[in-house]
Amino acid sequence: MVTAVAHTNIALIKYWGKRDANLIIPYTGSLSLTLDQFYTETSVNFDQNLDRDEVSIDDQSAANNSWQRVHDFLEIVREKSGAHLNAKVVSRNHVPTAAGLASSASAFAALAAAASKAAGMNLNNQELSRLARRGSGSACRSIFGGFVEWQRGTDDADSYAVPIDTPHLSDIRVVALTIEKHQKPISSRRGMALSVTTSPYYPTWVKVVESDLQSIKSAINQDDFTRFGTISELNAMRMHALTLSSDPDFLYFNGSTLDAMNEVKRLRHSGIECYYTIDAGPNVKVICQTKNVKEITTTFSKLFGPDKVIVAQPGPGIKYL
Ligand code: 2P0
Repeated sequence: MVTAVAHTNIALIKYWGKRDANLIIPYTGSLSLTLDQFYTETSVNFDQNLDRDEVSIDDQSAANNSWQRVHDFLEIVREKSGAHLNAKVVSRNHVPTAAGLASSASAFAALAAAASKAAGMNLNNQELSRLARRGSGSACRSIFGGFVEWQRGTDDADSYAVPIDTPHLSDIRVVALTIEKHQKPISSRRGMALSVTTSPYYPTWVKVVESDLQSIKSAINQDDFTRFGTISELNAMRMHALTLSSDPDFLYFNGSTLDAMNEVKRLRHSGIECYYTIDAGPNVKVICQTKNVKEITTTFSKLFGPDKVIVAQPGPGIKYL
């Protein structure tokens, strides 16, 4: 049995759209920060006594759709490794509150690491990143710690994440506001497919992400937090504009999301420098530096309750236990 731990990541330049849905090759690159607070621990054991794959998630037998997704991924591992046994998979998400922050990124990164090793493969991190990508695009970034760039590539061989090895912006913090824990009405998988096929702005998104990526990388290189935060916030809003411009249109924000966005702007104008980013759901992540964490957490604790505010910092890459 092999156990692996992977941390989730927050995208600052977002992945939104697949060029190849089967291999999960994106239209654009993306850039993320791996977070210390949220992670998945997964054990895999290939066992000749099993009649089918057994999957447990957070101590419960996986629902049909989750089982299918894990099974499909194990099929890839079996094909690559030549192992043909069924597997027992035990996965636990570690999230401070039941906050809907557990993500497919940490789940498939941990599964890729544990399953490939349990099947006798000895993959390096680049190969692991490619494998994790087959389970969920954002998972390819969770193989690495800190800032990570997913280089979009053009096929299975060259679409993988690479770590951005830098001492800069190390005092960055992400204040996660868990506004709602309910399942999102439109999965990101469906949402991005809708945006690719129906938003008239999609071709512009592909162009603008290229320049956003260049800008944020130069901001990181220059240790320029203001530019870093500004580009992150802009890029997130550009992604959400793709949901509003799809047919049918959809929106991941709710009223509390807007309240939190306004509060971030108010704080910023009052001299507490912070920026927001939002993924395919209503929760808001506030990007700041250590010096402003206290003020920001106090403000949002008053607004949403202290149990809804979690402070994360850069987290590590994949680990085996
Ligand atoms: C990201 N998201 O870059 C973007 C921003 C959500 C918003 O990657 O279909 O679960 O499994 O490849 O990775 C969420 O999408 O999608 C995501 P699939 P995934 O983090």
